[in-house]
Amino acid sequence: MAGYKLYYFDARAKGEKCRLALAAAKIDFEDVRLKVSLTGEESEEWAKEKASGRPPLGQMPFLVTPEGKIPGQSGAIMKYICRQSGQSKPRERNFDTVYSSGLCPEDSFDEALANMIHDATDDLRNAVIKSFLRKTRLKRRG
Ligand SMILES: N[C@@H](CCC(=O)N[C@@H](CS)C(=O)NCC(=O)O)C(=O)O
Repeated sequence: MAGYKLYYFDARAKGEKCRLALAAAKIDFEDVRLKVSLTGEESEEWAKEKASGRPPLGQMPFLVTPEGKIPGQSGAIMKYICRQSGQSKPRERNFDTVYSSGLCPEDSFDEALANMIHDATDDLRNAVIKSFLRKTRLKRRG
């Protein structure tokens, strides 16, 4: 049976946390990196992949599981990876034991806290990107 395959652009953006989570969970995966187009247009390989209808909602990152299931949306993929890695018990929470016993907190409130931190970092990243794009637009205008 084929292993996991994570599809994303060759960039450290939305899909990077999924790569890191798979590595932290010690889940073997193929890191499929599609070329990033620097012109703003879709690269040929991404256009082809998108046209195949495989990427959920026409976006990356997406994960192909060994069973051939294809979850999309980086947050959903993160939660899936954490659950696949197993549960960590509250008393074991330190780096060594979390890595060996799973990334998903057993306690549902702890899981909500982990999801809260995930979503907050997404908000922060989106704000940074927005400000970066605004700065770039202003620079172009001169
Ligand atoms: N909410 C989605 C956003 C995904 C997203 O915006 N993906 C972008 C790359 S970062 C994409 O696939 N862009 C190519 C396109 O839409 O054609 C997530 O967190 O996964």
